[in-house]
Amino acid sequence: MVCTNKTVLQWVKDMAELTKPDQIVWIDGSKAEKDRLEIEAVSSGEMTRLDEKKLPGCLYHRTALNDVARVEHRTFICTSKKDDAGPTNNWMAPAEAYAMMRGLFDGSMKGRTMYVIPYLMGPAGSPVSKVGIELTDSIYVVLNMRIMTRMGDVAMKQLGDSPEFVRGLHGKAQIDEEKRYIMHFPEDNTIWSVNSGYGGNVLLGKKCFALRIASNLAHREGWLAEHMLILGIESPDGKVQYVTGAFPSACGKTNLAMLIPPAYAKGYKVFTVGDDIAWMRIGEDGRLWGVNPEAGFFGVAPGTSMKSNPNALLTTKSNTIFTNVALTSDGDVWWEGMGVPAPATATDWKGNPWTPASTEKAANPNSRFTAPASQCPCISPKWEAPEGVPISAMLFGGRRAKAAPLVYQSFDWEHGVFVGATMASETTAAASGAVGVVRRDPMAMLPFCGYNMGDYFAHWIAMGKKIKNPPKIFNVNWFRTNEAGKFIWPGYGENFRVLQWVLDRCDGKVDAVSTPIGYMPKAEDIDLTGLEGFTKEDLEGILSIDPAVWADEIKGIEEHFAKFDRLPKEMAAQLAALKKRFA
Ligand code: OXD
Ligand code: MN
Repeated sequence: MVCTNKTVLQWVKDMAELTKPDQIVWIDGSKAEKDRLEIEAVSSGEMTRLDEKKLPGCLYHRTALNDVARVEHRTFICTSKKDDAGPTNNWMAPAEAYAMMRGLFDGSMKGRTMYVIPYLMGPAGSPVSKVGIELTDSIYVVLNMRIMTRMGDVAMKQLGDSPEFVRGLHGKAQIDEEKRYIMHFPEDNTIWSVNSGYGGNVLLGKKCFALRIASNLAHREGWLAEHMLILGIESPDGKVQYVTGAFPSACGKTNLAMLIPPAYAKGYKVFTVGDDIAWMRIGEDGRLWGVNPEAGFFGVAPGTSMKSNPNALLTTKSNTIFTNVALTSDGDVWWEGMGVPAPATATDWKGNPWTPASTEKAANPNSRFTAPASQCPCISPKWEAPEGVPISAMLFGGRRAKAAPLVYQSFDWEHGVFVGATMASETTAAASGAVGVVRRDPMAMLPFCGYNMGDYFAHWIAMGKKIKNPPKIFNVNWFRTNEAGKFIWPGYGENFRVLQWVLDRCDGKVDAVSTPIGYMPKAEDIDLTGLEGFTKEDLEGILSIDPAVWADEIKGIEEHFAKFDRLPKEMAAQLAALKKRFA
């Protein structure tokens, strides 16, 4: 396709004048183009073709050792007013940020190719979809964007002559950790990312656009852009209900989105609509409708097995890009927790020889697969529906060893916003920094909310007033531990038992106990049929709330709220009410 959009042409010209690539390649999204790029990526050594029999159409890639996760401390929201970025974001004035970034980008593509990637976030032809264009000097980015988005002519067609697109510029530069910056300019719908090759920092359609920029658009336009999976549950009578879940990175969103119901739940099916991001709007029927803006899964590999998540593993059996996992001598991949014996010898994620006797991990804990959603065995027939799917329930949750019980329901929407706003979780390897530290991660959006989080809470409250039939809001915690530090709840497919209670609550089919933190199930209302080695007493244990632990929790929430100068009064009132209920 020849681009005739004048705004696009001018912008590409400006960016090329800055970065000075040897050539510019316009991406059309065709199969022929994919084949050509793959040959080039393999011949340059940037990517490795995996065994065509075992993993047809699959490629392997290693990022630099210093570049294996999102860098939150180097991610900025650049708004004219510092307050608009808020207390949870790094901020830089736009003029200063552009000047610094221009310095880093200047001539950075000399000797390289600049690829122009038009892409769509959201299903083709959907009124809620949005167009982005990413300029990048990384062929790996192009091949990943081909999986994660609807890329090429389809996006240019949707854009037409419009100047409304998100402008993304990515350059590998020298992959210099000290000069790595992920800059967002929400006032210009612009993202500039430099000195990284790690997916979360460079696949600009995902976290940068679909969450940080989109949360700004959603705030302005009256919708929600959230770090949420969407799944559908079909009951034996054929009725399908949809649930979203917001959990921090690497807390099992992909696993929950693809779960297989336990044997007792005959006739139930779970379908995946999305595993990471939900864009939600109020439908004409007064319900909230959600779409998955992505077209693929950028999932954490370690721990993914035929036991933990067969649907994810099966999705990756062809046309998938593996990053920073271990490579076997016969062109296969391996990672810790894959559920198959370790290979006798392999090359680890650092490119070093590895054997099962090695003390180092073979795969980086944040190693990833990039796989087409269309290949997922349980992909929802509605996953590309232009109008999305109607949401009955929303789950919030994190990794909490003690405080949060297995599940509870908020008293109402506003209390649900409070539950989401006070969510906390132990940190994981998805972002650089210490792992296992408890941090407040409101709605799992701490690293992704592209504006003042106080305003974000207010937006949620305002949305609740506009949704006639709002989803019910729940909190779940699969991660309570015993004295030995072991998880008590079996998790994975067994989480279906909790989803069933959630839907029963939505349908008004089951009673609950009113507690200081919300409505909780009676132990007999969570079906434990066939769950060997797990007793009703175990369940009662993880449904308990310890007032001493919650006294600390309330202190934690007070400290958390104290950081917000734009905290909505409703949130302060919710905290006061929680304290009163415990008193
Ligand atoms: C992700 C993340 O990659 O949240 O989805 O880090
Ligand atoms: Mn995520």
